[in-house]
Amino acid sequence: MKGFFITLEGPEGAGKSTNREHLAQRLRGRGLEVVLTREPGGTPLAERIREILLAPTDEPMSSDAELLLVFAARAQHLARIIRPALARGAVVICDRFTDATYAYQGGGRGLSYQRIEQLEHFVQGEMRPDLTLIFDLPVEVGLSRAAARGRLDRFEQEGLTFFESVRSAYLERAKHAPERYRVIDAGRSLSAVQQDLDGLLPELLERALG
Ligand code: T5A
Repeated sequence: MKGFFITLEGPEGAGKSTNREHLAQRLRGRGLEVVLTREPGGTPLAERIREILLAPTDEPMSSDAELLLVFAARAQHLARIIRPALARGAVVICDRFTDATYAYQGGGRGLSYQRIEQLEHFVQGEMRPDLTLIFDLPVEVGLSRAAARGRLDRFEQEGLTFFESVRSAYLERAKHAPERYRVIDAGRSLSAVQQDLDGLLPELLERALG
């Protein structure tokens, strides 16, 4: 039995972490095994790489180093958590995955999509998420939500232009593969967003169980 792989994406402060719990609860309520995880991170070793990626540093990190660290963490995460969970038939909900690399390292940093594709193929082979939910919202709204939580990480210290590019890259990807992506308007109240998620459940269950 093959599991079902859902990824949650979007710019900063879009509500991914808040809503992944909601989604997991709904799916568990239907008797499914749900593995909740995140990137960068998801295993002790990959979480150490996350710390390196997020910590503000005096030495600027080169965009290539950033890209390779993201994929190093992903390789570990896939080997230890995601692939085994899918192999035993679980639903995996991952807070960010390779679409974030296209959006942040591609859109934001300006690295070529072709290079990202090469690494994607190297690390994942043919493996791609079954469904990707993009929590979309105006950049300023997301950043102010993130800022309200306190100290900003290395990515959150970027300027508006960077995050506008990140947002556009996500929406562009969704436009080109509408069968895999669902874009959710995350600028509304939490209850409105969760109503949308609940509306997706029948399709999601059908696909996860099918
Ligand atoms: N990264 C990651 C890359 O550059 N390349 C990659 O390949 C990958 C995988 C860390 C960083 O790594 C980068 C991108 C990121 O900058 P992350 O931990 O997912 O990734 O970082 P963030 O996006 O910064 O996570 P956030 O926690 O900021 O955003 P979330 O999870 O989308 O938002 P959440 O749920 O924590 O909500 C933020 C706040 O808003 C409130 C919540 O209560 C919370 O306080 N909120 C709402 N308020 C009002 N209305 C709503 N609808 C709300 N929804 C949530």
